[in-house]
Amino acid sequence: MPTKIAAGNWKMNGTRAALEEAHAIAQVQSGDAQVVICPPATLLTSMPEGLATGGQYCHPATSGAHTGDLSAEMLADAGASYCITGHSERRTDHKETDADVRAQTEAAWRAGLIAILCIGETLDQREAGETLAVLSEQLRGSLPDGATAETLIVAYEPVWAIGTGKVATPDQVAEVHDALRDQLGAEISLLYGGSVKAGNAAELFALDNVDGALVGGASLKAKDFIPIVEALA
Ligand code: G2H
Repeated sequence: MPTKIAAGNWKMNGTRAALEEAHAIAQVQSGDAQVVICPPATLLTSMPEGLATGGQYCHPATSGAHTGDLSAEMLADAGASYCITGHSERRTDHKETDADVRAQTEAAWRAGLIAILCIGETLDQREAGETLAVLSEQLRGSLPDGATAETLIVAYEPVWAIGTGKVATPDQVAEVHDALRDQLGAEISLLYGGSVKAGNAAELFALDNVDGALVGGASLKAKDFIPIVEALA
């Protein structure tokens, strides 16, 4: 059985005041679900003991002259055990390609991190009936060989549903996740991401091949995130 995972992606949100939320999240009774918070890197070393954490990106190199960047080894050294790769905001804001994402995922593995690899189609691609082909191509281009359930989590995040309040319908999510399951095998955890909140989480988690969620806005406050964890646990 794939591991159930509730992962929070804080994006570029959170100063030290947000540690209070992390401490509250660390207390949640999560049953057999793994809870992960990916805060801004500035907070990684201050996160509470016992709460699994991840980076939101890593540079492919171990170290070097890359001003402003962070290596996977640095994230691991700061206590992270996961790293998001290929988030659509990175693909858009920083022009990251599938090849970049592949190199970052390899770097995450090199440092012993579990990669949370994000894929997703745009609204134009969905309306053109290209969703499954686009996702398959993104995986082909960005997933290194040798992935296992111990090293990889895949997050399906339709670009049109991110931070927009629009959630993919259960039928849309099921179609994609069933195809991903066929492509990736029985053990790799498949997360849905895109405007997940307490009010829609249970319906998504009831789907056969949805093993959890990658949650943005609703992971910033414990009062919003804990009910999502509880819906999964
Ligand atoms: C999608 C998600 C978290 P939100 O990016 O990765 O964000 O839940 O705010 O749509």
